[in-house]
Amino acid sequence: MATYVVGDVQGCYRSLRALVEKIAPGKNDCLVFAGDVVNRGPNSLEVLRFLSEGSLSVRCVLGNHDLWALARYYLKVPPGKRDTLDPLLESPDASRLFEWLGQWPLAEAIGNGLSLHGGVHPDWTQELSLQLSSAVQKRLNGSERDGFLQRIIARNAPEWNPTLDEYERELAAVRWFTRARVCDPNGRLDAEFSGPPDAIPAGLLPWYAVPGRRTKGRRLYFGHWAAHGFLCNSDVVALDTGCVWGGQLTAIRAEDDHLFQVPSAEV
Ligand SMILES: [Mn+2]
Repeated sequence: MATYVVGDVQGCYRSLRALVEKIAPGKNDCLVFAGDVVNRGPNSLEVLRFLSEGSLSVRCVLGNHDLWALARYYLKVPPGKRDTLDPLLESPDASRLFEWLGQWPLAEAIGNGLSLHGGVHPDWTQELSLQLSSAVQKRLNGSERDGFLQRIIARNAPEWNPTLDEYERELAAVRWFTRARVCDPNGRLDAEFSGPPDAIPAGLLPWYAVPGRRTKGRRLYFGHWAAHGFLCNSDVVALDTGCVWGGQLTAIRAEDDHLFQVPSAEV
């Protein structure tokens, strides 16, 4: 039974099909998607239909674009710049597809570590990360879903602080899990920078490089940072290789680090 962790698909259905063909997963194998399965690319509808139809064993973690898609569907908010979600939102099976998407957590255990979309705060342990993910998952599947999504898209989450009340802690956690790329050494997130590691402004560093990060020793798989490029070491695996921007779609087999990549079939 193998586990394949897959980078940001972003509606690139043709690339996804090519990657799955290359992997040729057996029936006991599992594909774990590191978030942003939808938006920007042309075929979010086909991606969600394919992942949810049951022919593959699939787990996902939510990325910022997945949360944005949920907000667009449930809150009826207008499209953002470069949104490509309309065919999905208008499809006859939208309700089933968004129910499927909305059930996913923000972090999934992979081996001794985690898969997530953005990053984790340096003070979080593996256990706390999974607890926060599960609390958000409950919130998104409960009676407070719409208000919570509203707060997520308002982008006014507080800085992480363990003394926040539960609701604000969860919002701070969503921001880290889905938007983190760089932060300062004290774990204050800068959600604006999206360039390559060699262009990180002075005083900031990749979230995974903060000294004393409490998940050190656990292997963390993440997406979201296309300009970062592929990275695989004992500590972290960066999987967003910019398929939607004409790069590649990437997966790694967690058991032996075997790499699977296809060039973007979308451009
Ligand atoms: Mn993202």
